[in-house]
Amino acid sequence: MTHQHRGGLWSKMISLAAAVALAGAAETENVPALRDVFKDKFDIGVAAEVLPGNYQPEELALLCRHFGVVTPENDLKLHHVQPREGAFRFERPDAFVAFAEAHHLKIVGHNLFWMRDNETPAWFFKDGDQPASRDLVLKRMREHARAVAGRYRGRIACWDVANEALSDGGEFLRPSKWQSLAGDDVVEQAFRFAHEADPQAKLIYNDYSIESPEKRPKLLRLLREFKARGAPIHVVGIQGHWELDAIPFADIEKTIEAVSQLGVKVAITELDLGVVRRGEAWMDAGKQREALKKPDLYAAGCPPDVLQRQAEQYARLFQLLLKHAGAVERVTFWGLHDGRSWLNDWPWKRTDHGLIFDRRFQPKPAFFAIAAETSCSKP
Ligand code: 9MR
Repeated sequence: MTHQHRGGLWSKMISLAAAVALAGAAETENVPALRDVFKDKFDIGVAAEVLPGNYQPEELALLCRHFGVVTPENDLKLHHVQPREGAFRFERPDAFVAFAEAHHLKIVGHNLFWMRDNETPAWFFKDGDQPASRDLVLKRMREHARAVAGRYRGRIACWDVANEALSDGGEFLRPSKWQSLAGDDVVEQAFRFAHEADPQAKLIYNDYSIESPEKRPKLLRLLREFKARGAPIHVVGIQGHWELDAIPFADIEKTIEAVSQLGVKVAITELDLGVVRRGEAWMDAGKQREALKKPDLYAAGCPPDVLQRQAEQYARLFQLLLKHAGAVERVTFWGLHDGRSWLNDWPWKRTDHGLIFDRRFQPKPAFFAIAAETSCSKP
C-alpha cells in the first residue's frame, strides 16, 4: 500500500499525530500507562475510530499512552465497507490502519461477518427479488473476506471473523438469513474464507453472554466441531458488556478454563461495566426499551459510592483475568472514556459511566484499582 492510495485522510492523520505527541501529556503522565502495567500478562486494547476530526489531541494522547491495541468500533463492519455489492469503501479503514501503524498499535479487525440480519445490508441475501442461494451467499462471503481481510493482510493482525452467531434461544445458531440461506456450517465457512484471505491472521469468534450456562455449551460445541473438521480458529472473544453488581465471575472463569482446555485462547473484546442497569434489553435487540426507560439517573455525575463499587468490581475481574493470564491474551475496553461509549445511546439515551476514564479524560477509581492489581498478583 502506497501513501497515494491512502488518500488525503492519511496525511491529515500524520500531522494530527505529531500534535498528539505533545498535547495532553501533562494530563496523563502522573499515572501508570496501563499497557505497561500489564505488558507481561496480556495486551490492553480499546475500541476507537481514530480518524482526523474524530478525536481531540488530548484523547489521542490518552489512547496512545494506555492502549497497545485498537479496534475500529464501526468502520470495518460489512455495511460500512460494502454498502452495495462490489462498492467497497476503504478510505476510513485505510486512514485508521495508517494511524495505528504510525503509533505502533496492533489492530483488531471488527468484524468480517456480524451474523444478525439487522446488521447486514439487505443486498447480501438477495438475488434480484428472490432470496439468494447458499452458493451465492457463500460466494459473497468469500469475496468480502478476500477484499477486506486480504487488503490488510499482514497489517490487521487478528479478525473478529464471526460476530454473535450463537442463539440466545433454544437453537444452536441465531435464527437468521445467515443460517437459513447459507446453512448450518456458515460460521465454519466464514473462518475458512478469512483464513484463505490472510493465512497469518489470528481468527476470533466474538459473542456476548457466551460465558452464561445457556450459551457456553453452544460455544464449546462450536469449538469441538471446528476441531473435528480441522477448521481454523484461534481465539474466543467474550465481549464483556457487563453491568455493575452483576459480573458473572464464576461463569467467566468456567468459560476461560473450558475454552483453553480446547487449545483456544480467550480475549475480553468489548469490556465495559455500565452503572445503569439495562435488564434484559440486551437479549432481545431492545424491544423492552420502553418498559425499561427511567429518568437519567446519573446525568449530573456518577456518585462516589457507585464509582467505588465499580472500582472494586473491575479490580476483582482483573484479578480473575490475571489468574488466567496464560489463557487470556487481551482485554479491550469498548470505548476510550465515558463520553465515548455506546452505553450512552443503547438501548435508550442516558448518561452512563461504564469505562475507566471519565468524560474529562481523567482516570476514575476503576483505573487505579485495575492498575494496582498487577502489583498484588502472583506470577
Ligand atoms: O458501539 C457500537 C455502536 O457505535 C454501533 O452503533 C453499534 C451498531 O453497529 O455497534 C456497537 O458495537 C457493538 C459491536 O460491534 C458488537 N457487539 C456489541 C457492541 C455494542 O452494541
